[in-house]
Amino acid sequence: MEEILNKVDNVKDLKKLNIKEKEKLADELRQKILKIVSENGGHLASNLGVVELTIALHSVFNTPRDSIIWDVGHQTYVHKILTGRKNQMNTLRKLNGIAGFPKTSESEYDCFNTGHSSTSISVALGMARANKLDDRKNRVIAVIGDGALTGGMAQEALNDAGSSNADVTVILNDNEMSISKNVGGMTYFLSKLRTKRLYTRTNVKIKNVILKIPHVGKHIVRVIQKIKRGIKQIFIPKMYYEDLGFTYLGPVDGHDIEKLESVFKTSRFISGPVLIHVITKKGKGYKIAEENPDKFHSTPSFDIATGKPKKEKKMDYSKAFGDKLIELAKKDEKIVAVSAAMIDGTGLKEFKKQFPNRIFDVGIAEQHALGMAAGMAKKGYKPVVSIYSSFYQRAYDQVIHDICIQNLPVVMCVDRAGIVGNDGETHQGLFDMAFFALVPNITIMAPKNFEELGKMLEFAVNLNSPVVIRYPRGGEGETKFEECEDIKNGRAEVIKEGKDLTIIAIGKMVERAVEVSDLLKEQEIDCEVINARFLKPLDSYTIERSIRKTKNVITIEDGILHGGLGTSVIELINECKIDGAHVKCYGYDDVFVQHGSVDELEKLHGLDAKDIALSVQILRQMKTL
Ligand SMILES: Cc1ncc(C[n+]2csc(CCOP(=O)(O)OP(=O)(O)O)c2C)c(N)n1
Repeated sequence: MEEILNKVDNVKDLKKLNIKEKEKLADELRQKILKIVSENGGHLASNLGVVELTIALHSVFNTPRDSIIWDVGHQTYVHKILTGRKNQMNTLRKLNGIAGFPKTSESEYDCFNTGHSSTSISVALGMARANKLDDRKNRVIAVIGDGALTGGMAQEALNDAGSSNADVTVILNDNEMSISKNVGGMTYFLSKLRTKRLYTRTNVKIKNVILKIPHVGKHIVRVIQKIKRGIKQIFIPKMYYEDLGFTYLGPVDGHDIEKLESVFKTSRFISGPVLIHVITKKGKGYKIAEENPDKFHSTPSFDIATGKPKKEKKMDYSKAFGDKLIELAKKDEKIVAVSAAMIDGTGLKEFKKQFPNRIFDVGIAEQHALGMAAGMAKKGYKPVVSIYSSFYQRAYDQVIHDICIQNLPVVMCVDRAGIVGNDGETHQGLFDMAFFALVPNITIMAPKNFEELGKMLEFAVNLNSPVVIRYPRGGEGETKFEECEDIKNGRAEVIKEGKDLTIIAIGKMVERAVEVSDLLKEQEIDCEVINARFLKPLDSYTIERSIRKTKNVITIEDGILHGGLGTSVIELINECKIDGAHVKCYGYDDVFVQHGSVDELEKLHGLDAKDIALSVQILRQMKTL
């Protein structure tokens, strides 16, 4: 029964409800989210945790004129339901459906796109400064989790915002969890703050005094701030946020709509930067998620009664990586693992169990992860860092400045490389090959299956210089090739010989190349299939030989075309002066790829085997291949 939700299509309807109705609405929203995520998959626990917070925000603030920036943006399902998208939520994360993250193209209430962690305070501060310059009185609110707050960008923004006079409100959604239990010194500090209940009560009392005063002018607020600072000095001798320059309100129970609304109302009268500390429970209202918030942070579709995934989880690349690393670490005590808040997602959970002293979870801090790994490498260790492709984007300078210029032996494993699917454009791993390939001193590999990943990892930890190994999400492209030759530096693998067309592919696309070759065989086009294995150094010997023979080459890669495999092959053809060679490159052409299933997206971009084969036939008829 969605008795209240049926009456609420937008924030106007929400604002008409009384507290009792809003509490009932919160229950109904939880049921709705549970149902949608159990069917479509998505970020469950974080959304269940912010139901009351979202209701209170839209009740008090004048959205969309007041702007809410959701950090990471994975917790915006309630926000989407309350801002006019209730009836499309069944399309959540599906191709052309509602995105799993805020999208300005979707609604004016999504005032900024997010997806990567720790950006919200910077953006909010920028908007607040622009408001001030334009003399607009609207509030700008950044909602950031305690996990995202550990990110360097958030800390840089706090430092700047605190010393500014901008009307920016930071809502710290503190559930003591990142994806897993939050880590680092900041978490100890927050846990100390959480215990200052007395201070909260005093705050609420102060607020009550304010609200009873008929005309709340700035001068009164200033007096109140002074009183509050006085109280702070009595009860909390040193308060980090206040010292930074924020007015700190809280901690407040994030599941009590009435309390949240009253703190938010108070905050509107305070000029300058405000930080409201809200305590929530991840997974709130669905017992299985409350007890396993990490499992239900992001989940595939599941059965609500048992919490079990609808599809049995198969072996995947992350696990293949984790298993092999354990095997290697047993033989080599210099191997250590580094993760940026993603131990589980990157397959390192078992490694952590077996080698608790040789794994370092640095929090959501990719730049720091690579800088720290560089330091360990300098002191003789062999750090193996595993980060998702799109999150490496954060740490490009560390790759160049801290690792590659000094030629340090850091192994950079790039998980979720290529199309990841439903999380959409911020999460697609399309850029890693192109940006790593530009950097001197680096070796770049991508395996065609789990076994090859293992061999590449073994090769990498013994190379004694910077190495990248990229592999896709799940088990996609995991081929049934029976044999896997050992890795030789810079050597490709010829999978099948042929005379009409060379197909060069890398990583999961090697399987695609074989499928294309099989389809073209039916058209009597005899293909030579090469598994590049190395993007850098590219095997110029094998590739040149093949192209001189066939005079025609196509490349297939799971990444952006500019700067990737295709570009490298074209450069090679130029350098080797292979006259008359025809080339066609298949990959993602200068585009951000939206959300949808991997298969759908590949088809959309002309990358499934049938489309490639058809395209080759057409090009051959046109005599351009
Ligand atoms: C730069 C970056 N690194 C890693 C991630 C993956 N990630 C998504 S949500 C999340 C945890 C966020 O924790 P918190 O901010 O506390 O939000 P909660 O889910 O607990 O509400 C992580 C690590 C990301 N989105 N961006």
